[in-house]
Amino acid sequence: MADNHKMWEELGMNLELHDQLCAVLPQAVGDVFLSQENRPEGMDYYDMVVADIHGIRPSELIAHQENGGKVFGTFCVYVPDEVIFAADAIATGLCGGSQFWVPGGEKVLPTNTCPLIKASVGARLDRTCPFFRIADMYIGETTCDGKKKAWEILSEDVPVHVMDLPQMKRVKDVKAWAEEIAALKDVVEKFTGNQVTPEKLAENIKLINNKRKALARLYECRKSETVPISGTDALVISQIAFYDDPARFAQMTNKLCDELEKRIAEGVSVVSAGTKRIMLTGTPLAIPNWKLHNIVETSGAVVVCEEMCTGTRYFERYVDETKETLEEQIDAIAERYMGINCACFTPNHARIDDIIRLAKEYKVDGIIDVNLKFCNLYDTEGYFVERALKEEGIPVLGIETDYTDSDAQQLRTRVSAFVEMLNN
Ligand code: BJ8
Repeated sequence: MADNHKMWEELGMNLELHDQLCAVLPQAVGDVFLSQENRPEGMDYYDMVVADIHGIRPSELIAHQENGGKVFGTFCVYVPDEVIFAADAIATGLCGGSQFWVPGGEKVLPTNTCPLIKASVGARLDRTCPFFRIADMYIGETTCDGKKKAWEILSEDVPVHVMDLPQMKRVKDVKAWAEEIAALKDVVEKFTGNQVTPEKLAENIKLINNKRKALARLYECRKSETVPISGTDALVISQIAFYDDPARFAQMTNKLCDELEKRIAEGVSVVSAGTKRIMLTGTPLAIPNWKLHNIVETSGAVVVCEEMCTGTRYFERYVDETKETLEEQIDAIAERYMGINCACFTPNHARIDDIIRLAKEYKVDGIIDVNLKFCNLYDTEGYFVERALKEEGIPVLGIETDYTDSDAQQLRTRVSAFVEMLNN
């Protein structure tokens, strides 16, 4: 692996603190990923990306900037990457998924803020993540209260544009979101100096759809009775999708899917027949949050689906590729994105319908409803989720957790008991 210290220094990072993070990563990757048996060969690519997570992609982003390009950091799956790429810029996901960054966030945020927000703010203010240093502008959104206030804090340190996401899904709300996307286009054009033409937008709608299609193909493989890939491996692929080069990501994921489809045809499974199939639903699992997947899959079950933003909410449904004018294209983008079902919307019945549909499609035996501590939205919506699942006769376990390891043992006990109950 290349020595990236010079690059990190030039990014103004806190090298001493960052070295502490780098020191623990190899062990975590080894424990969580490399210890798994019978992994697909195609995981080599993602292993390499994770092993040099703060080296490979950051240096590509810097090379893009040296060629005059801009980089935009995003925090939510409602922000349309298509528009950013259409201005010859790069969008990269910035959500923080490590406890390492949380204390930095707690210096400026109330402790009872969700760890995803605290980690994201901490990664920027403590200068311990190259992606947060590289992004020229952050694109925030008005999803939850914690994020809204976090943008104000971050905007004192870095340019931030906030998209006003409606919280209902009436016709006028979809229209309002289309207007916000058009406003984003203007901001991105001004910031990059590049025009978003209908041709450019059409090209990039396809680019991002192709990434979605590759992920959909991966998830299709996970529906099989033969389980060709662990949930932990599938999760890291979803997480990498947020910041990898979209075309290369689609290519590598399609290559992996060739192997997975072959495995299915030959009956090669990563688990023994009868292993209970679990779906996770709830708040996103930002990289490197692999805690729950690891616990589930070392407790005798396998994760086959995530109804999460690091899961089906990210890739299901495509933007209509047939539109020709900018206005029509933006409407089509708004239509697709407003089909995502985040708990920040009211009402959000479609998410409950999705969970039940996915439970059937992925033939799950049980569901774990995961809530990141202090996420009031998903916690409250858990009432409807768990009630609907009970009505459907699908076993459900509700869990609240954060990024620390302090509850790992307790979670393991609860998950093991849940799996045992499914086995009986
Ligand atoms: S579309 S889930 S990525 S907002 S930050 S809401 S966990 S308290 S991340 Fe999200 Fe977009 Fe919705 Fe998905 Fe709760 Fe934390 Fe808020 Fe969070």
